[in-house]
Amino acid sequence: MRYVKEVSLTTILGLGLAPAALAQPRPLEDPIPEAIQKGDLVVGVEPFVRFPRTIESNDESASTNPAYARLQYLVPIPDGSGRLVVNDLRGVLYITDESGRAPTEFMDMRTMDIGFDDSMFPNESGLVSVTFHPQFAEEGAPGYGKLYAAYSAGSATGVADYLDDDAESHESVILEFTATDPAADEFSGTSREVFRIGQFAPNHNIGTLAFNPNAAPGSADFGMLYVCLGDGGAAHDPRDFGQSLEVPQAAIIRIDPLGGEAGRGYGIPSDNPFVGQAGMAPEIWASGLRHPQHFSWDTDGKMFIGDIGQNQIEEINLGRAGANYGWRLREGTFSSGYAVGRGPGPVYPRQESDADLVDPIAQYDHDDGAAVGGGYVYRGSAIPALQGKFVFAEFPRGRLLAIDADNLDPDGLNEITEVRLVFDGQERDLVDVAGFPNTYGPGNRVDLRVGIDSDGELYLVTKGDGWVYKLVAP
Ligand SMILES: [Ca+2]
Ligand SMILES: [Ca+2]
Ligand SMILES: [Ca+2]
Ligand SMILES: [Ca+2]
Repeated sequence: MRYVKEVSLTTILGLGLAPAALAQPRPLEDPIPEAIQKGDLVVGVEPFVRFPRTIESNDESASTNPAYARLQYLVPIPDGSGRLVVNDLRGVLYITDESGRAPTEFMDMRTMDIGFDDSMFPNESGLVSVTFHPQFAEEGAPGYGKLYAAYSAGSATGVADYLDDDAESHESVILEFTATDPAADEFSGTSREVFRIGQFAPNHNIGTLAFNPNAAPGSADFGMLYVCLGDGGAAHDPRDFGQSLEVPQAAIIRIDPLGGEAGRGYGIPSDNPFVGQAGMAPEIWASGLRHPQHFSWDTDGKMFIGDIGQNQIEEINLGRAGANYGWRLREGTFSSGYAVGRGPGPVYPRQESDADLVDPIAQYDHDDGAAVGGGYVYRGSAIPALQGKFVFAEFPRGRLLAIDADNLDPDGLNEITEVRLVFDGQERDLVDVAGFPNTYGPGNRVDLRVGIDSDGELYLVTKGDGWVYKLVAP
């Protein structure tokens, strides 16, 4: 390993320093020397559907214009219809289907009286995500016609369940919609606020909403809503939410959206890991996450969580109830400056004092990218070579990465390879196809996310050109 300052042991001994000085940890200049390589996984990429261009609500800032549409999630409606929805963070939820029919508007949050506000730069706000209750199409069931959306609202537009007095930027809200006709392609019906939390900073907010698709009806996990919440934002977790269980930030929470209790729009599942423990938010299912914007489940029940890192390390974690994934004491398998009394900056060799923290199952450093998006374990049928691979995004650069979920080491670090993408017979990098000028720095970015349909086929969702692409056999 190379260090920021090349100080040899001999030099230190030669200076006659006390033994305590030898114990001072030294920062790692290149925590992971090995770069991610393109492997032998090859997929074809075909344009699937294109969404309309939308404009930034705070359009005075020309620097925020480059994104064509801020597409982020593509998820199936669980009713056997083959319909798919795609959100544009700027406020529109679109509907299309697995045959690639022209997208139309399912709903437009900008026109609703819900306090919708997506004006906070840097663009992590707006209509952030959506999911459908597993009973969406089951007439007479409690979840019939219900879908859930997360969005950002002005802080004065409601009273938050948490951090109402620490909401200088905005509040993250989960809204429940009940469709009058779940088969309709344009929503009409009612809405109800489920959950709201204050956000002191514009970034690291709410992300994926999802029901475990493997939970059988009648089981304890059926109909429980999993939601990820970042550490609140700014940088370096200034509120120390990562290692606090008092408020459900820097966490994946698990709530019962149909079990509302007095004064709360939701219920607390009795089997949540911190229920009944003093000073702990009972919504928390797992903690110590910095910005776990995307998570998903394999068909065997394993949950894969992408956790976006700070200065150094991007992580994939396996979901476990009650786990603490280490932020801000750790980035990846390394100690952060906070664990060694140094504050923000480089990472350090692992200290021995934090053995209870849960390590990622895969990681890469910022030589290979800047932010991990989530993905899915491929269980479709169109691309046999991809079977059993957890396919995920390094999203700013638009690299599609994979680890072997069928031969996973749950207690170690698994190798990441880059998937080769073939467009119209030619291998190309996605940034050369769908890149757009980077708002945050030099060069182009892609803002790649991975979508899924009800057959388990995967899609590339990008912000630069309004296209969603489908992965196909090469
Ligand atoms: Ca490196
Ligand atoms: Ca408020
Ligand atoms: Ca925030
Ligand atoms: Ca971690």
